[in-house]
Amino acid sequence: MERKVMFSAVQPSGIPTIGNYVGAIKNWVQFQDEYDCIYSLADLHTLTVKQVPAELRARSYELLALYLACGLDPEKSIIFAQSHVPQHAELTWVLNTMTYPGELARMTQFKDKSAHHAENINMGLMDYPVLMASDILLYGAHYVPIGADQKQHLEITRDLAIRFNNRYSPTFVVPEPLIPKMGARVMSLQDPTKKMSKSDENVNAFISMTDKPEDIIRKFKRAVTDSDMCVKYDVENKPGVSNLLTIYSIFTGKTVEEAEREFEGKGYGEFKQAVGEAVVEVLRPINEKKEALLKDKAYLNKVLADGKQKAEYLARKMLNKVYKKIGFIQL
Ligand code: ATP
Ligand code: LTN
Repeated sequence: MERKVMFSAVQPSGIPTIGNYVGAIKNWVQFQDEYDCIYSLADLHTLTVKQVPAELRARSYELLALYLACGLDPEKSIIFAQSHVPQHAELTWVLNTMTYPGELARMTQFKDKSAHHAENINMGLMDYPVLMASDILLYGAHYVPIGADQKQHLEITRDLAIRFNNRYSPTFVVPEPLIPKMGARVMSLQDPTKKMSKSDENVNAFISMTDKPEDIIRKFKRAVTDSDMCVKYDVENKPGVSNLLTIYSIFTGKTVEEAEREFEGKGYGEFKQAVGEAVVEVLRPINEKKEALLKDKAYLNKVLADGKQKAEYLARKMLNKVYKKIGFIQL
C-alpha cells in the first residue's frame, strides 16, 4: 500500500517555544515511520515581518539543528529549506490568481499581525496562507500536523485545492489538519487567554526551547495564575493553572488527573517549580544535541542539500503537472 504523505513547517522567525514543540515538532517525530514525511524551514514566510539578514541565517541553522535534536531523521524524512525549492514561489503565483483578497483579509493571523506590525502591512503578510497552501499542495500531502492556530490556513488550502481541481481536473490532494488533543494551543505565561508566541515582546510570556534552566524555572514561577490556590483543571475559570497542568502533563507523560492528585493541598509555588523542572529535564538533552550539531555546519549543509534535491524532484513533478493543465507550452 502506498504511504500517506505528511507535510509541515515552522518559520525561523524566532527561537521555537515549547508551544511550537508540543503543538508541532514533537508530534512530527512520531510520524516518521508511518508516513512519507516532509518537513521544511519556512524561511520565505519569515519575510512577511522585517528580518535582520544575519539573524535570519543564524536562526535557520538553529531551527534545523533543533529539528534534528528533537529526532527528525534525514534518513527517514525529507528536511529542507523552503527558499531552496523555487517551485513554492511559482505555485504561489498560480494559486494567487485563484484567491480572493476578501478571504485573506479575514484570516485571524493576518488581522493580529497587521495590528502588531502596523508600520509594515505588506502584500506578503496577506498572502501568507497562499504560500502555505503551495507548500502543502506541491507534495500531495494528505496530513498536516499543526497547532490549532493554523487551522484556518488549512481551510484555505483545502478550498484552493478543490477550486483548482474543479476548474481543471483532479490534481491536488485535499489535505487534512492533524491537531493534537493536548497541547494544540499552549497559552502565554503572562496572559493565559493568548497563545504563546515566539515573537511576543514580553520574554516572560514564552519559554524558548533554548532557554537556560534557571530562566525556565523563573518564568514558570512568575506565570500568571489566580488567587484561589487550588491546582485544578478548569479552562474557563482557571486558564493559567489549566495551561500549566497541560504543560506538566505533556512533559511528564502523566494525565491531568494524576497531576491534580499529585498537587492536592499543595501551593502554587511547589506546583510551578515542578512544572519548570519537568520542562527543563525534557529540553536538556535536546539542547545538548543541538549545540553539538551547530558546531558541524558542513553536516547541516549536507542535510539541506540532500533535502533540497529530494524535495525539488517532487515539487518539479507537481508544478509541471499544474503548468500542463493550465495550458502552458510544454517543451
Ligand atoms: P510567530 O510568533 O513568529 O508568529 P509562532 O510561534 O506562532 O510564530 P509558527 O512558526 O508560526 O510559530 O508555528 C509553527 C507551528 O507551531 C505551527 O504548527 C503552529 O500551529 C504551532 N504553534 C505555534 N504556537 C503554538 C502554541 N502556542 N501552542 C501550540 N502550537 C503552536
Ligand atoms: N504557517 C505556519 C508555518 C508553515 C506551515 C506550512 C505549516 C509554513 N508552511 C505548511 C504547515 C504546513 C505556521 O505555523 N505559522
